[in-house]
Amino acid sequence: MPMNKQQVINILINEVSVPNKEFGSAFASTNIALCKYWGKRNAELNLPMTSSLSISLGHLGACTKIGFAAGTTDQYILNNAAVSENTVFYRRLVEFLDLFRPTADTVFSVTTQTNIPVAAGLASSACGFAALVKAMQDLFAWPLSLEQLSILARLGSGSASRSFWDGFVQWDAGVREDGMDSFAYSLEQEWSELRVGLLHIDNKPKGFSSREAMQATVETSPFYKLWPQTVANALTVTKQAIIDRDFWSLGSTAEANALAMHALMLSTTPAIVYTQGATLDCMRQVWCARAEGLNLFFTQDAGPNLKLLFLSKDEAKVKELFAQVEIVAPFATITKPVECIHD
Ligand code: 2P0
Repeated sequence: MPMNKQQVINILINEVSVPNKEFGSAFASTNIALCKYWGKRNAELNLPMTSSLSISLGHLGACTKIGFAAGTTDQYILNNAAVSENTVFYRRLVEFLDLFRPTADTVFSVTTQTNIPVAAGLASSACGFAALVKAMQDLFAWPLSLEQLSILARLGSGSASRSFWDGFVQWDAGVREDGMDSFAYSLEQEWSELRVGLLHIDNKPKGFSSREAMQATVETSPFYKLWPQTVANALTVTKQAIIDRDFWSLGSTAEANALAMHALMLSTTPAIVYTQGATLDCMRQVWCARAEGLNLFFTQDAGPNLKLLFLSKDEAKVKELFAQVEIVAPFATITKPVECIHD
């Protein structure tokens, strides 16, 4: 019998959670995959078809505070506005909270501040579920390791499993049916010159979720069978590139992996197209700049925005090319965002 989320949680947390304070709070960085997670071997437990590798974005992410509320329904305040109970966002949160209520009539109050656009392919569910799990850990003082917290966050959203560490992080697909071997961990490598540039092309919420999109890809793309080996090869090359500080290898592999993921989506029925005209224009600018000698690459997630990859020595040239770019130094010492007032 396949396991459900509650059974997995019961393995990790085998006593009723008792709050050890009034509320818990935490910050989690968002992360951008260089080798992408696209497709699940188990949709209930968010177990991926392949392992994936990401870079965390330092001060960009979510701050979450969780406590208890009076009344009968959970309160969810996102970026200073109450989230309506009729939204998918609210339902996803409540379904997740259902797994952790100490008693059936426990009502939670959750407040989240993000400094990244929500639901626009900037990995907001990644930092959202990771910050929530970290805040619950603060509230309940579970005796769990970061790897075990990564498993809990995965049950909320796959990419959230990678948001517990700074820098380069790998999430292993694992082979077990209960997913106890499918968690993330730090690659413990620093590359202080590495930069990620966020190109905000369109931050409106996307038309369809990555959850639906990846499922449709697995079910209908005739090329999906090539994906596991494609990612496995990209992972091997990327990890070696990180060890060797070979930026060309890291950037070209990340760009090719993102384009391969979007090619899979184009071959899905009906086709899934996150790329917009402006996205393509920016890609062409990157390719032109590269042809002229600039070491600049991009990656793209389930949205129209691009994330540029380059080294610190080229910051000025990248700014000249893309005036609107928001540059992140993933290995800089993290300064908590000012919005994270309760952490
Ligand atoms: C990633 N993405 O590796 C890939 C690349 C988007 C493109 O993980 O269904 O929100 O909650 O497990 O994690 C976005 O998908 O999906 C994602 P669920 P998730 O970052």
